[in-house]
Amino acid sequence: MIIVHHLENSRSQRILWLLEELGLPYEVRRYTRNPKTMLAPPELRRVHPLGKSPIIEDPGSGPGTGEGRVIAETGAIVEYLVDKAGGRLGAPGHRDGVLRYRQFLHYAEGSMMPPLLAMLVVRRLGLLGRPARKPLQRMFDQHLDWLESELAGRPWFAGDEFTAADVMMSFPLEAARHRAGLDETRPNLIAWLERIHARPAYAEALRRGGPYAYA
Ligand SMILES: N[C@@H](CCC(=O)N[C@@H](CS)C(=O)NCC(=O)O)C(=O)O
Repeated sequence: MIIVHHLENSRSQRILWLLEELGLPYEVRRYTRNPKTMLAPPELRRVHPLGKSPIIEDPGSGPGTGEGRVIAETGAIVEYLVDKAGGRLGAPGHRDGVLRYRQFLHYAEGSMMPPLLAMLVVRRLGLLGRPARKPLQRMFDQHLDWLESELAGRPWFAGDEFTAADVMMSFPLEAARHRAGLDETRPNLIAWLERIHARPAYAEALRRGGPYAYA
């Protein structure tokens, strides 16, 4: 059975959700953040040298199934799980959908998380970080405006069907609503968040994962 090394209130909630959507059996090993630094505990380094979450271990069930593998990095884990499920929730069958699927799969961590992280650091700096707040928010608003326009003509990020690209986009957009200015002035994004939160697999993943402040 797949083991998910899951840090509370973190990106790894997406992996639990995807596993629920795919109906793959898994075990959750929960880790708590250090309340002062908010960092992951040192035990996670015993699983992978970076000590970040998510990490999965797949003991596999035969040759070529990922036997004994430890996999880090959300996007890589998502692709691994989609493959394991025979391509379910993977790229849609048409070229535009494939391109959009790939784009959002990479965009979530590659382009959207860095400014969110910068905003978090700047906020923690207090007065010292104040001058950076507005420019960062302006930069982030460009992302939100673009995403809002992307969802003007279709319900999901890759197209008409829900895919793993939506799972990838959940954490940055939830974090954006929580602390980076996403609100009802961008109704397509808010409606998308409501749609993902209404999915039974999402609710089950929340139950399995424990504390998650962004839902
Ligand atoms: N791009 C990586 C980021 C991994 C990452 O930074 N995870 C955070 C969870 S939100 C973490 O483990 N933070 C605790 C720490 O850095 O100690 C991924 O998506 O897997």
